[in-house]
Amino acid sequence: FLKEPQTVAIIGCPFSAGQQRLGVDKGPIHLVEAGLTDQLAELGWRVTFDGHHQFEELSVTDDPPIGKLRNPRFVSRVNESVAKVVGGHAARGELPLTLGGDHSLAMGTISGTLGTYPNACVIWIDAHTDINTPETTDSGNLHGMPVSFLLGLGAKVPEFGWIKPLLKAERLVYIGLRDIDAGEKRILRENKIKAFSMHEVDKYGIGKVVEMALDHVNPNRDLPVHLSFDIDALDPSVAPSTGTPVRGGLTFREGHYICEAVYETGLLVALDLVEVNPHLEDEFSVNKTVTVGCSLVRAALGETLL
Ligand code: 5AB
Ligand code: MN
Ligand code: MN
Ligand code: MN
Repeated sequence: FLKEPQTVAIIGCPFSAGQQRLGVDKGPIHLVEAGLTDQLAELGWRVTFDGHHQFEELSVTDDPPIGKLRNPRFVSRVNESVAKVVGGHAARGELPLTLGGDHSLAMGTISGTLGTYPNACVIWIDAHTDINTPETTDSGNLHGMPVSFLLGLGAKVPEFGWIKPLLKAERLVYIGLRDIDAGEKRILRENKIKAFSMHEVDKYGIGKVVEMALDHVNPNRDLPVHLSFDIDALDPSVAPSTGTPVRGGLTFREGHYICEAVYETGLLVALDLVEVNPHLEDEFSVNKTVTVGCSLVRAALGETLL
């Protein structure tokens, strides 16, 4: 791509059907009400925000499970629409910032990015790998499966036929993992997917881990980067209001360091911030989580660098 985006397009996605806890659909509203739009403008970005996308018209009255998959048609239709929105902004040379909503939205956001930048790599920051297939999932929650759909793994579900398996296993890397299902571990091994768990963060330090992650997916530092940040990658003491918290996570600084280092590459073309659930825990926890969410986005868009 020729030049870095100067415009950030905020795509609010109040969507929760990829999991079962109420409230994660209120994440984007809280992030925007906390002042994210103005904060990004202050960093020098041109910010466009055309309101939170409403998905009611895409809702399905009769959406029984397909195998174990919950709300499959609704999740699919919303993500097909998100892919078009994200892809459209990317094609106009803007940087789509998708605010979730649950992480099933990455089916749409990453499809949108790869439609415009076929050689983009994905840096996935999460406590979880979200790589269950329709066969391996226990929960049936699609927020635990977007990566397998993007890679084209597992049983083909016709309802998700619009998703092209555009993501290559070698263009994907994880940081922050600490809660991986047995079936997911097998998939990581079989597909030789690079993953840095909290064990590696402890062992090498976050600076080295980010460098190794970039060396893997982006060895010449010339490929566009899609950063998908699940707030539950952070330790629950830092980001308590999220649906699937796991202790032993990234510190405030480690989370920010990742965002800063990705910004520093000059290669960021799309950003997701997902799984902020303002209905969970007390008011103090909600404020803390929303505040750190805004702060991570600002770091990924250049705030902390001199
Ligand atoms: B999240 C689990 N692996 O499949 C599953 O928050 C958790 O987007 C998925 O990372 C967590 O349900 C999804 C047990
Ligand atoms: Mn838009
Ligand atoms: Mn996730
Ligand atoms: Mn997660």
